[in-house]
Amino acid sequence: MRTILFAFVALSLFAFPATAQEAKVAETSFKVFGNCNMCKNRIEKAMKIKEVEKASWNKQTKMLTVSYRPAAISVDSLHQRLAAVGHDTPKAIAPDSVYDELPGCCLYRDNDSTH
Ligand SMILES: [Cu+2]
Repeated sequence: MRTILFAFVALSLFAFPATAQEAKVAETSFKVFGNCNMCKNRIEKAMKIKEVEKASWNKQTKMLTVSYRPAAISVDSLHQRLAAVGHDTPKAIAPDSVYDELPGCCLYRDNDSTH
């Protein structure tokens, strides 16, 4: 019994730094193009993954603030995920096929004459 207890204590001491590393959260903000509350839901839903602690998109400023675990996911991957659901970012452009499927109120590229 003593041995088991010792082993447990030794193991938790060993494992603790790794756990602390994984729990480390960083915050980043970047622009995500969108229009309305549907966009807000879509953007924030795309960030509902275990690597992200919290995400909040501001409809007025178009800025997304994300608390994420840098050990688990890169900022580029966050951008890719947003583009995949139809939202352009400064680092990732949504495929036209996905963008074209968005509801009319969400078509934020309207003022762009190339579209
Ligand atoms: Cu929208």
